[in-house]
Amino acid sequence: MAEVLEKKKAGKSQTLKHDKATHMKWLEVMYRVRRFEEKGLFAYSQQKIRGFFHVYIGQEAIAGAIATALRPEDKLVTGYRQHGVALARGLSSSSCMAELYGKSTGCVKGKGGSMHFFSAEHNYFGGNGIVGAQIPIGTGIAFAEKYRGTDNLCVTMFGDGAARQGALYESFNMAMTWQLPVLYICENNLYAMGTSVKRTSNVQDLYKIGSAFDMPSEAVDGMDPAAVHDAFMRAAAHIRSGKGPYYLEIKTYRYRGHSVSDPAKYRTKDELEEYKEKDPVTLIQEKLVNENIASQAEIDAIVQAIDQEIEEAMEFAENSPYPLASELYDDNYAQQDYPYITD
Ligand SMILES: Cc1ncc(C[n+]2csc(CCOP(=O)(O)OP(=O)(O)O)c2C)c(N)n1
Ligand SMILES: [Mg+2]
Repeated sequence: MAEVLEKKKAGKSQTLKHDKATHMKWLEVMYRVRRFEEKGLFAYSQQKIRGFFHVYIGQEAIAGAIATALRPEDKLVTGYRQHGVALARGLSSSSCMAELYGKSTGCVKGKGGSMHFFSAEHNYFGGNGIVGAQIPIGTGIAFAEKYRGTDNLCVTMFGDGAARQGALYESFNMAMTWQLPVLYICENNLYAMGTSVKRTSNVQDLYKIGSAFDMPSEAVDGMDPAAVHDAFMRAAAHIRSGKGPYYLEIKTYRYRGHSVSDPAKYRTKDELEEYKEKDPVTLIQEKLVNENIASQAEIDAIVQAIDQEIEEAMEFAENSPYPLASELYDDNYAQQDYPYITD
């Protein structure tokens, strides 16, 4: 919860909108995501991780706000650029890293990989590789919450490219008609695989899509965890009070290519540098010190603890076994008498 804290600085009374614990959580989660992704990329370059691999570097402010603004009981579903979202939901670094390595100790026993994390315990529904497929899935999960009479949200996240899928329009209509408790989040990082929003959409402020359905919709600065947190809180209050869906277009940026195999030639270096100036992982550290919220020593302690945590996650992943061939069909949706399953 946002809290108002009176703080004395240079003899003047300064009002901090969010308390110290909230700021420290933003630092912790955003730095964890950054470090996890950097180390994952390194392991990928060594071919220890293979296959599709889309990192969240640049978009960490959204992960920070997920960690501070949602309740553990809330449901969340997203697309394939999901490592940072899963970590924000509380999946452990080691179970996520092991999943990237395809090891049996991973969050889905090494059978999902980069795009398909899942954790019922954390109300985390993944991790979906089909662009936009999570939009009707999240709408259905929200329907289930309403049916059960809870006041939980289903946060349903998708990219700017996914926003062009027809399923979004059907889902928005259904969600408004039935007043479902769903928080739609478009992470607009300006590009789909390599195609800019400018080239694919006449309307570039994607929050405006909501107005066709009379859905409350806003654009949010996705480089600032406080702005994202506040928007989540506003949206969550609206939804929990039974007023139906809410839609946030979070304007963000990914520093890396779409996936590891993308040299990102469709954008300029200047554009990239402009966003790096607003880097949330750097700015939160400067803010903590400049506004006397935390000391450099406190920041260093968090950074060092997370460096260690990720080192341990790498070791855990490396030392874990691969799944057994005999377990290939376990936990999959398959008929036991399917003719190709043999013991
Ligand atoms: C239905 C479908 N169409 C096409 C693809 C290929 N594809 C994978 S990622 C992607 C771009 C999606 O971009 P966006 O939604 O903006 O997400 P971002 O990568 O920026 O997070 C496409 C077209 C797919 N996986 N699924
Ligand atoms: Mg995109």
